[in-house]
Amino acid sequence: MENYNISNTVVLVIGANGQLGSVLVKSLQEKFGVNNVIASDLRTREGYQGLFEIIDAITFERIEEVVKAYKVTQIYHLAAILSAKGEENPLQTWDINMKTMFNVFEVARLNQIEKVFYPSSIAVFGEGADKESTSNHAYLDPATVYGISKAAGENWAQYYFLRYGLDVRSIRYPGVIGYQSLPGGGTTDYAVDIFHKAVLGESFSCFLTEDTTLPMIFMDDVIRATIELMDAPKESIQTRTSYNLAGVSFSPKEVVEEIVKSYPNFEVNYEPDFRQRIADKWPKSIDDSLARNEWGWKPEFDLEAMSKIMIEKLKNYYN
Ligand code: AKB
Repeated sequence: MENYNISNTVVLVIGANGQLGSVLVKSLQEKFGVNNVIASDLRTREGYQGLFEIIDAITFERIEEVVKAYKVTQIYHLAAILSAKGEENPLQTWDINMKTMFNVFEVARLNQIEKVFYPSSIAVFGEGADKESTSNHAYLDPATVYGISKAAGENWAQYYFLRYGLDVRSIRYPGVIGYQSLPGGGTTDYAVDIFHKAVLGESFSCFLTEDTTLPMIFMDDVIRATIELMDAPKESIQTRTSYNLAGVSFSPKEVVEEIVKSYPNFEVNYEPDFRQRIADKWPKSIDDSLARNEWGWKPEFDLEAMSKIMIEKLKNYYN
């Protein structure tokens, strides 16, 4: 079907090759038309169909050049170094996460960009927050450099809105589970890898203990949430730091219980490493009532539904 972009929206996605970006770009192409979405990352992506520009978001001028060339009206800034990878080199992680964020906010401010999407994460929470049904307004004392950069970033998002009127919108993503792409460098990555191993008939070594419950979300839900937030009327967006978003919470043991329904001989051993310390500081479940009340968020996928789709799609992929 022909796509008609009646709103004249032109979207730039920074970090488009990542776990979320690669899937989000497709949805944005369907919504706005292939010629109104510019995917960008440090390297091109083989087989990618659509407009693509190499952008290292560390360089302000390069972002601005692309924004001007395509008359971009919205930017999704998805590039960041995540929780586990970020701990390898904390100062470099801080520099990259903050510099790229400032570049995007400044390019947006100086070029009359209509809307910016800036993802945050459950990593903003630490010891000071309740572990269950963590409130949007919980105390933020993140224990990873990634979490610190996101907590700071949320406040900068609000600052740009209050000071310059820049329409920055943000979600605190839980761990994202999808069959379309692989995550990289996160503490929740095990929950994607485990499905691949099961479908390939291999055993799985889990870097978290079997009872480590974390907030997660299925890819379809998170893509819909992101687009719904960006589509919401400006007046509805009363929260200018970031919105808690809940999908489904589960532990490795619970996901294994789902997998063995299809693969009864699936073997998992638990070898917690440094990522356990990160996970132990994070919430187990999230209260997302602000997102529900302010822009109508509602998740659709539970653990069972998500697991069924993951297994079915990965089976097709590998066979
Ligand atoms: C990570 O594990 O670092 C990310 C996140 C929860 O933001 N998936």
